[in-house]
Amino acid sequence: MSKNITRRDILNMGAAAGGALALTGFGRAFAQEHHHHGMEVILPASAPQQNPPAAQCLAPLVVPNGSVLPWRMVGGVKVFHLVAESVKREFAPGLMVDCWGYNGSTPGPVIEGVEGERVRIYVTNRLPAPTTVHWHGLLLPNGMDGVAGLNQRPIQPGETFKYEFDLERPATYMYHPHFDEMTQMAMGMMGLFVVHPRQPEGPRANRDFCIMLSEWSIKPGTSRPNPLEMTDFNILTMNGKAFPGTDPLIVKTGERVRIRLGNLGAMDHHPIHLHGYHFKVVGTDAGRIPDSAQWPETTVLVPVGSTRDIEFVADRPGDWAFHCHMTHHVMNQMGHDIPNMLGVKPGTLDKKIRPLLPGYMTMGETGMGDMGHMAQMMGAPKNSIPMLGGKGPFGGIDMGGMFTVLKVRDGIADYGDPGWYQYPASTVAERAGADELRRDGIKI
Ligand SMILES: [Cu+2]
Repeated sequence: MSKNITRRDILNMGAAAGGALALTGFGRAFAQEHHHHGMEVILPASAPQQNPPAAQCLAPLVVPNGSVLPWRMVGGVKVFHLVAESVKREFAPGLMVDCWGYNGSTPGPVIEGVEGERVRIYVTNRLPAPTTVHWHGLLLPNGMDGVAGLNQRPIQPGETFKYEFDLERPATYMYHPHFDEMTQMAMGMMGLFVVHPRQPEGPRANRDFCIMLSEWSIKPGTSRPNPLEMTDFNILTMNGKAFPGTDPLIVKTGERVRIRLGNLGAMDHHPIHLHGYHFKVVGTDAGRIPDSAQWPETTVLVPVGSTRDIEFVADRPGDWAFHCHMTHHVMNQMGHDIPNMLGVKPGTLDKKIRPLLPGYMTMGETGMGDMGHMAQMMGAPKNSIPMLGGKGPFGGIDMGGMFTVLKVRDGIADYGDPGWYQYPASTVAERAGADELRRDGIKI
């Protein structure tokens, strides 16, 4: 095997040489990623140590607040082990949730493969209920499609099933149960499944992020999602975290960024908006969109049961918001069954109501900003994050939920959180001076 092996060489070996794939740079990149997560990786002791030339190498998938599922090569087949099980997850500081997921996480780890590979995926059911796994969007034999009753019998608690198929075409796919779908997905059972192309299909991405969107109904003070909810979802997550629990996306200025978004929430489509950039929508769960058909956007709608890949060159440093544009999807555990107090002059109202509703306090006369802070002060129920927002360099960030920050920085050496953006002098909006107002004829 050539010392200067390229990614194309590796990919051209195809599935037949799959065993060798694990020994090459590409396999090694996976292995290193997986090592970070403390998972078991089987690599022969004689594995070559060099990485392929950087320009040829696939960027490793970056899963904020998550991980990639480890694998091993057995006789040319890439073998995975998914474990469906109960999961405790902190969605944001102050909110621990009793979920169901895979391998200790919700969403489950990202499954990653290459077009042409054969995969064998063992699924162990450690849930108290039967389950299956449907490989959403993948082209595969009918009997591998995972719909309970239709394509297979359910995997009973304690059983381990085996799925095996070829990764025919590249795309950002998903996986989720197809048994008691309403309950199991509402409890968090879902994950992304990325199949890379053998030949590059577009410009190489330097940063390749994976984000699963989801929505939950979790009454303040409780820890178990309510699968019966149809409309009033009060926790919205990216990779199972609600802001300020979401990790930022760190990018070096000038890098090409891909963000893969999947949505397996119950009822809502999410228009995900990126500040500061014009991106292109380059892919769905049926593959790459031809260059001629890609369209420029600042907001991409990710419908339930779909994935969308977006790409852009991160040429503008800063801390750029990246969030769902449904304004109720960037609120944490906000109650909606309250009267509209906007414009109300409360007077002695609070005093009069307190005998009936102890602790009552008129809120919202001028809106909802900073209310998260108030809710915390007033003593929110245990294990709840009512209207919790984040702390920014200029004060409170009054959003939560499906919100994170794209941090683009010049010349960073690693992808650790660089802290808040240091704004160049005179580039931050601030109070206008009297002389400026006079100069420009602004009368107040
Ligand atoms: Cu949304």
